[in-house]
Amino acid sequence: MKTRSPRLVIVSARAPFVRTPNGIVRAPGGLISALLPLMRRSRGTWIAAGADRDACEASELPFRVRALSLSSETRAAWYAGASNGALWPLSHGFVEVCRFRAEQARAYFEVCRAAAEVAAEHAPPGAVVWIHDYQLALVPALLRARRPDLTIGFFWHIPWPVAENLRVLPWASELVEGLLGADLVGLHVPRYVRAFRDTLDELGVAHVNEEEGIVVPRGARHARIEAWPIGIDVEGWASLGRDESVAAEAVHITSELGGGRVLLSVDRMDYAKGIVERLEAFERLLEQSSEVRERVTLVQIGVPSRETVAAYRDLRQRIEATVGRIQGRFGGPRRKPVHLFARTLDAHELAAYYLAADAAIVTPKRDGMNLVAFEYIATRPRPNGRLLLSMTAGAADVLPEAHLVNPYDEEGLGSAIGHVALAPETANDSTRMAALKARVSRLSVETWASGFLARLEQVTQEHAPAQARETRLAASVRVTRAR
Ligand code: ADQ
Repeated sequence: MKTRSPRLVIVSARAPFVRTPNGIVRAPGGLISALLPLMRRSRGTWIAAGADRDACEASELPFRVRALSLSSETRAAWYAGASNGALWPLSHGFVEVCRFRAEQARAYFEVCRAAAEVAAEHAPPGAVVWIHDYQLALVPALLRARRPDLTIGFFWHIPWPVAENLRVLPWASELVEGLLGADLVGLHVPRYVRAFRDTLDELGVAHVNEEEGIVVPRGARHARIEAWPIGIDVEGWASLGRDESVAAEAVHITSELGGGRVLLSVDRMDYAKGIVERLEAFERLLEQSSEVRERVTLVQIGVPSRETVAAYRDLRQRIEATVGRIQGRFGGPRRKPVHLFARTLDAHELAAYYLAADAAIVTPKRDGMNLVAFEYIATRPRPNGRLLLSMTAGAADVLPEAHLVNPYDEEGLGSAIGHVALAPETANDSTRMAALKARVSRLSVETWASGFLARLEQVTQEHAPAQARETRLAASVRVTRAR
């Protein structure tokens, strides 16, 4: 699908480039890979609200990157506070972890206002502005108030909170009104669109349910809320999977791990990813099965994340303590049942682990989508291996052939891990994996980005007749009054 590439403005919390000890490099992740080519073509502007200004300004790019000037207090209250201490846990169903503080809400409003101002200043007339994620949910309405000429899209990358949970957010109405300033709001799967509809019902916001999603009338225009499942750079991962040096590294990893069965988990260290619960389920399996004790190794790759938030620092300690206990109980001089790497791996290394793993264990307690599940499938050249996937991850809705598991069911989780670790692979497994490969190929991140932007432009065209009607109506009112 072709999009009109000029005039694109992206607004996100993080920048496409980050500063590392080796200089300024591209930020990791599929979203950045998908958006960079679009931005290069459009020569537009990327507004990175919480980014390092130097990294942004030093990068030599065919488009502009702008950071906001935020004090360290405002940045912390917005990012670690309102975003990751309130909206993240709320959306993932961890209400008891939420902290709602007025000064953090004020910082959130302030950052959204600042981002809207910078976007209003840099967007050329009639430009398309695409805003990303829960850290910037108020930007659409704030921007529309300043620049009604713009086409505004928003993508919410995490689950939409169930209405009962959102109720406890003191600024729930402002959050929803902020989003409804967009012409199109994307969520990953229809389940989240249904949850959004419940929120509108709860807040008494009039809307129309259509097959494609929800339409919310807003005067002369309307906002649409639709499911747009994200994907990954399928060809990038597949070509790493075909690379001989990656394959050689995978063989090396398998033999270093003792030649038995390899289970792999890759996550940011986040309590929503269910890492401790997974380790505990594996520990119970080790208690119960001598075959698991002798033959199965779990590799947990867990990049530390958001360590300025207390819940995350505690989590890292709990993960390390659980791994240490398992090691103490079941490890030996030649056998280590769990390997934990608390660092970022480059794509080449990660791909080697995807090849080496007999099964990927993707068992978040809640996840907007989960791209690791897609990467495991795309990297493997042949339809072999198994994917154990939480039914509570958005990915479960688009990958129904995975082995689905309820991450809250302790026995169920243990026996599912035991099954994917030990049961001999059958023709049914390869049929399932072939079906998963076909699904992941259809869900590429390029298709997602260009499809969303094309739909955004289409949705905006729908307003044109309504806006013309409103303008005619307003003109006739003026004429009548003048008489
Ligand atoms: P995340 O919560 O960050 O994203 P996820 O979708 O799993 O979660 O993506 C993580 C990415 O980081 C993957 O590309 C993975 O390869 C990479 N990664 C993780 N650990 C790594 C490590 N140690 N070394 C190197 N790379 C590592 C949010 C939502 C998700 C949603 C995405 C996209 O929470 O649910 O799928 O946005 O919308």
